[in-house]
Amino acid sequence: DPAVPAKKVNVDQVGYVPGLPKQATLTTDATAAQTWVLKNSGGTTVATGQTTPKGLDADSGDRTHLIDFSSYDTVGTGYTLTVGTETSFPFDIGTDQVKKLRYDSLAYFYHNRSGIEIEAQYVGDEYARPAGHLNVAPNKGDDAVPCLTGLDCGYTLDVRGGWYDAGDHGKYVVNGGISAWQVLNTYERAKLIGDAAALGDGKLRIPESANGVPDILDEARWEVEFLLKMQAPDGMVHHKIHDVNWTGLPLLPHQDPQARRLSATSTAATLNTAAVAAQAARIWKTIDPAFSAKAQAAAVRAYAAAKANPAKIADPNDGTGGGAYSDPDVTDEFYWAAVELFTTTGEASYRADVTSSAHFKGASLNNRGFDWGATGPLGDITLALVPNGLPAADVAAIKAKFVSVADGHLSQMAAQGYPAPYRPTEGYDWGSNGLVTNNISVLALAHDFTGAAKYREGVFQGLHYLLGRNPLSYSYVTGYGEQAVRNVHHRHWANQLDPTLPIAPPGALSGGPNSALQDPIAARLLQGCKPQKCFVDHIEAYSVNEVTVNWNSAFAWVANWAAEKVTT
Ligand code: 9MR
Repeated sequence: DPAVPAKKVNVDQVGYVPGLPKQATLTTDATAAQTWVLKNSGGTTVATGQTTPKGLDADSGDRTHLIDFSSYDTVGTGYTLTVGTETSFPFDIGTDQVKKLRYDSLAYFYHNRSGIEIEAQYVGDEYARPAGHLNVAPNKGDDAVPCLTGLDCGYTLDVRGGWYDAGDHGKYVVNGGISAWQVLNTYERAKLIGDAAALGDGKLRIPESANGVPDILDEARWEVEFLLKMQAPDGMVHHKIHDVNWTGLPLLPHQDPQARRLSATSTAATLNTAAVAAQAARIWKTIDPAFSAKAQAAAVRAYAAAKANPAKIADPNDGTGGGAYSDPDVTDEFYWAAVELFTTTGEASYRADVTSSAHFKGASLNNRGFDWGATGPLGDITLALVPNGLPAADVAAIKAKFVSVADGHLSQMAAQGYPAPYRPTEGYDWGSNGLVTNNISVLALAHDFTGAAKYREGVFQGLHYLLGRNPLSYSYVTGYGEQAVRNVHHRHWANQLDPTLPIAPPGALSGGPNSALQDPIAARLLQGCKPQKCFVDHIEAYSVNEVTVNWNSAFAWVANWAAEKVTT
């Protein structure tokens, strides 16, 4: 149940970067400016100033004041901000934490690998576990999985491997696709315009480390190989594979006794696989030519199959034992897949599909952002970053769209009590932190495209929201911050239910506030909540406090961008 009352002075509990703006939020009914005091870890006052009253904030329902201590720039730990009798959680001024966060956010994926033992030498004793779903009792295994009863596809597939989706043991192609793509794009962007050395071999703690290939690519390949295995004999790709019935918590993957089934193939899953396999084909072209060729052939075949079956929508009611992940509109997935195939092959037919799409030139990048069901902007990111044969004016138009949407985020954030780049039409969605994070990446790309400081500042402002400058005083990233979430919905990291099990390892992003209160705990505890307050750190509150590969891939992208930009 809701453990702790929120603070009245909310800060990024992890830290502020020297040279960048440093802002915090006071909530109070006072209408006049208040005096704030910044103290160092010894309790000595090092700066003071006046708050700026901002009035009633719609997203939180709080009356807020802005605290701006940007001019104080001395690196240190254990700072606090005090207004009257109210004191913030402690925080750093410095860059050590963000430099660590880039790798911890990527470590999430090894922890959640399926089909391989998770070894203590990489994760420590408390997170080590046997391989899941290799057909070792009580598991039924992912080695020869039939289709759902009634589908009669006439074959079984070996779909061992990949990453578990989230707190559950399903493996779903549409959010696996965006996840693998974002991890790969983190590397591809760094290689083209950033710092790829920080993402070289030996940077992560995984079994493939020191094989001569960047670890981030080895990690992503674990998922790409799984996506390829989900391809059916006709070139279409199965939407998902998961248990026939939902399991309870806690339950380690190797203890899951349920039978596993493939759901039907879908156009969306097929296009996700086409997009990621085409992206992989160009990234591994010289690193592993055979894998590159295999991925490219799979992408070409998948895209052709999707064109032949353009409206095979996943059943929105197929939610027994796993999430439905249904998406009625696949025009964005068609665009994204065509972009990746065009960028990799240069072929005219893919180019025609790109330039004739309604999504072309950033048309579907909007204030809500992008996610597993809205993938058009992924294609735009590729076109803006990776050299291709399009006219320079088209590429410039895509970049301009990112910049104009980023400008909208900045002006919205300037008006908010707890700035977060995200403007849904009503309420906050399931996985709002994932949407916030993807919008932070839009700000980051606007900085990449223009060099303007305000977008970089916006990136760190957005991170401040995720790391504690929010009305519930939570850092939504496990292990980071004085009051980080502890009880994320996960069948292994289930310490709240079984004290012999661990809490989540550092670097996992909780899904965050969801106005729709779609689980019994949220529905019981959060009635009437304002959007940014529709959250509780409870393990059974899966509609607000789950973790997923697709939110952590967004977060890893942003954490790596932020770490690249801190130079001290
Ligand atoms: O992230 C998904 C979110 O966009 C949907 O609104 C929600 C309900 O369909 O499902 C979320 O995905 C969950 C999936 O269905 C099952 N595994 C956990 C996922 C995250 O909560």
